Amino acid sequence: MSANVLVTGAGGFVGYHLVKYLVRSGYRVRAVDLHPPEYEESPAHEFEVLDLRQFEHCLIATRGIAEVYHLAADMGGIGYITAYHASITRNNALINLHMLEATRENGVRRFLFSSSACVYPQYLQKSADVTPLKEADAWPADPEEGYGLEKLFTEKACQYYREDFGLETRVVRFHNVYGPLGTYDGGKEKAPAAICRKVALAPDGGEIEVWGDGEQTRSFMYVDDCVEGIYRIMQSDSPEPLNLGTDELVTINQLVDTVAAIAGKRISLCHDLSQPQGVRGRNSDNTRLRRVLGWEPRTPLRQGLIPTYRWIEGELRKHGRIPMRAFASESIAVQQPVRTPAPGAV
Ligand code: GKE
Repeated sequence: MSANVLVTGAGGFVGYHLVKYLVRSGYRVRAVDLHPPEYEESPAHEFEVLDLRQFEHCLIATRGIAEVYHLAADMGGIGYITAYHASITRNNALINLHMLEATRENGVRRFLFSSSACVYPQYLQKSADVTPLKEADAWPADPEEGYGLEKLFTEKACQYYREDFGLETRVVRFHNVYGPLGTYDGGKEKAPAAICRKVALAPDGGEIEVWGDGEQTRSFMYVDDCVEGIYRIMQSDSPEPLNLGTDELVTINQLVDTVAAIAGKRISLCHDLSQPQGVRGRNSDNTRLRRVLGWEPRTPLRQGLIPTYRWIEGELRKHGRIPMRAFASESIAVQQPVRTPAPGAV
């Protein structure tokens, strides 16, 4: 029996977890990316290495598919997306427009697009004490350069394909997703993974580098909530963009303190103001999400950081980057976030 759902970007962090969620929910899953997942083999029924910047590859990827979860994107943390505006814009614009057209040509029923909180205007994110961002706040537009602007453009392209061709589309704006099996080194990592890496590599009483003064704020969403939210939004009747994040606002200094507590280490912070910081404050307003789904991400940051820190520390140990004696966090009892079965799972 051939696959009925497609996940693009399935070699990436959220893509890997989404494939696992859909397979467990009884779907036959085709997974596509430029490379297979880095840390664990994909549980997809079919994994195809394709370059979605090429239209022909998008036609191959979407053949015979009922639903597309389109997560493929050239992306990374603030250090990466502020350094490669041109290539990120070109790669993502090619991938997204080709995927929309191939989805239409192959008669796919429904298309979910992974957008981002980076679509929100910078003029609304100048204070650490930020007012949570509502979906309607995206306009008048002043998104994050490159990555954010392209995401906002593709959100509109989804709307036009729905209006002109009747393609059912769903748009999800991710708010900083973290968890095990995500990039934690190499330049594309986001803050939670970067901080976990730095704390794991530091001795007790050591010091870590933190970008900015650490008083900038964010909300972070655990990956299990993210994939459940993606699934619920795909099943929903809402074609309008939806925030997907938590509204648990923390400073980056508080993020460091939480990770240090999990590691059982005393850590001092060296703030580097020359490093990229992005917006001063960002939080998700989940009013529309709650109204549409009757659900919202619920894993508290500390609860998600425990398995995340453990996994990153384990990876660093596996690669011999942590001397055996510094491996302190084993004593912490790990409480896995509760996994709820997918609503309407086939
Ligand atoms: N990456 C990173 N690495 N960030 C650090 C570090 C570090 O070692 N130390 C402090 N930070 C600070 C950054 O300066 C920034 O102010 C904050 O953590 C969050 O950085 P981030 O997680 O890399 O990314 P942002 O939330 O600023 O932006 C990301 O938003 C996502 C959507 O919420 C984007 O890069 C995309 O990953 C995505 O759109």
